[in-house]
Amino acid sequence: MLVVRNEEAGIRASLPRLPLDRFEACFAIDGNSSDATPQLLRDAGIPVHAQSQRGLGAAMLEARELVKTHAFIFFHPDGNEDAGDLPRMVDLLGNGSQFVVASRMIPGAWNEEDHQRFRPRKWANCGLALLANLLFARNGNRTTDVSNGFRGITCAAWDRMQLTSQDLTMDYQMVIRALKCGIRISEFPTHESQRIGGQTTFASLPTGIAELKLLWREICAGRRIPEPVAKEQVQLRGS
Ligand SMILES: Nc1nc2c(ncn2[C@@H]2O[C@H](COP(=O)(O)OP(=O)(O)OP(=O)(O)O)[C@@H](O)[C@H]2O)c(=O)[nH]1
Ligand SMILES: [Mg+2]
Repeated sequence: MLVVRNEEAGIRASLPRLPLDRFEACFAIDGNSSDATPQLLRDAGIPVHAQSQRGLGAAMLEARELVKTHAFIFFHPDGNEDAGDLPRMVDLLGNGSQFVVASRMIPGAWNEEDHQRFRPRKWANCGLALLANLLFARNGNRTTDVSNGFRGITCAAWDRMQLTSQDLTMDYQMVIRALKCGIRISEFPTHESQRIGGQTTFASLPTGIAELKLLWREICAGRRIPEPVAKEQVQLRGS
């Protein structure tokens, strides 16, 4: 699925590179764009759903409800992500991986700050990954890139995580919940490019503060996520 808000320039550049033949379905979840984003997508034959609640996490939660396949991938056509990685992600999910993250932080990867000496976003990301691993990781499960939204997941793993974040912290909540639930995080190195046109939605300082608040909420919520109660059990208890 394509997650978009005012990404006209990025969409023009990215659409021709999408290997749509590798997917059973493709749709976009749009965050109330005021530019030609929805029209460009519709013209390319991609259905566009307008999200009803505000926020990136809300968009992802709403989008999940529209998925009818066993797994799905979040792709953001703003130029940051390499569409050439999509077949690899499809193959990993098809071969049994539950949660696949394209990591910008492991050998062979490239982060948009790697050409500069001062890398605040990268260092913050590494710090948040370290904290998540120290607090929640077990049995060798690890995260190295907590904020790259370029990831794929099975519906079963998504539902097991019982995600709630409505805002930009959703990506961090996903990896924390994967660590808590023991859902294996499969990573491969990716090359992040600079965004094409448009503007970033997430300024660094407010993002960092929101991520720390999310981390605190996840600490308070405990190290385990209770198994969801099956619908039949709920009916039995209620009857
Ligand atoms: N549907 C929806 N998409 C959103 C929303 N906010 C951001 N997006 C999209 O989510 C993706 C990530 O947002 P970006 O602003 O690129 O964040 P970023 O990648 O950390 O920042 P850059 O490095 O500047 O690209 C982009 O494709 C945005 O268009 C939202 O509220 N709803
Ligand atoms: Mg981006």
